[in-house]
Amino acid sequence: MRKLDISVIGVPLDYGQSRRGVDMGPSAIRYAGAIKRLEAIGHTLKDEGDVQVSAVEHKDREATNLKNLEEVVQATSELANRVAEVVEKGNFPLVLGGDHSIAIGTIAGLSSKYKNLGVIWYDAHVDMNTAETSPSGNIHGMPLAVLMGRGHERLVNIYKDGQKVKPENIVIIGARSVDPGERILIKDLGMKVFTMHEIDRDGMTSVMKEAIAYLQSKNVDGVHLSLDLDGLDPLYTPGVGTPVPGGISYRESHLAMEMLEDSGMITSAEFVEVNPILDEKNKTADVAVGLMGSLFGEKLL
Ligand code: Z70
Ligand code: MN
Ligand code: MN
Ligand code: MN
Repeated sequence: MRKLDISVIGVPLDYGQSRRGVDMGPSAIRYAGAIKRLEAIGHTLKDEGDVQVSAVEHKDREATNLKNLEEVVQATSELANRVAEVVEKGNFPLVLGGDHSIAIGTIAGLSSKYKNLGVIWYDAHVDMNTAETSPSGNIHGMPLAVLMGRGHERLVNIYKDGQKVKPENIVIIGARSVDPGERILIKDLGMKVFTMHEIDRDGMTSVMKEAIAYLQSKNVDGVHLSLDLDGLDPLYTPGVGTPVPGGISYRESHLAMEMLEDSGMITSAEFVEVNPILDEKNKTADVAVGLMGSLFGEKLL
């Protein structure tokens, strides 16, 4: 098993979507014991604290279909710098959200080290809207499009200009809520998506084997896991803003994390969309920390 120097960065950002409270996600995940859990496996942990997020919404905003653009740009820009510092010193970034718009900053920062990054997007949604296609105006529904170079220039050009991940280096797992504009983009770009249909039909073992082999075939120089807790069924992770029934189970999710650990390919990770206000006794943060255990090599025997 790899012994890693893991740097934890919290991003208390809830401006990427419309339900307040996901800004408390980093606290909830720390409270659920993330640091001690990973230290017990044998890793070295450094809590780098939280990225600054504006507590007050800007008032004079341009009228676009991008809610709180200013706040999201500010927080993801700082996050990108922090992640870049972490990878430049050789540490493993573990980012705690916050809503999923933070992936714009995490992956922008990773681009300082990784030139052919792979991404596993574990989510009920595909987060591939732009201001033109978004039904909600919520930026947490847009990070994958932005990272592929599509969307508002202020988001696309965070940390450095343009595309941060190639569409063919992305694998989406768990999708079951896709908007019309997103469907078109997936088809146009020929993206690798394992929806709930493939997970149910072929089983998680087969899906993860295929996902891992697919990314290996792309000769990636690192793989980032972006795990939205709403990828799981809301039975297991009720504390999320946009629960979608028919999701990935607790057992399938642990298996997926264990298979990723066995592959040795994961070089950074983020756990997002934990909303303690909507949760039941911190259940969702507890699941997040359990999944981290499996991802970082916790063994039953
Ligand atoms: C929808 C939108 C979304 C996360 C919900 C939902 C997007 N497609 N992303 N929860 N994490 O508003 O764009
Ligand atoms: Mn808030
Ligand atoms: Mn998401
Ligand atoms: Mn989601």
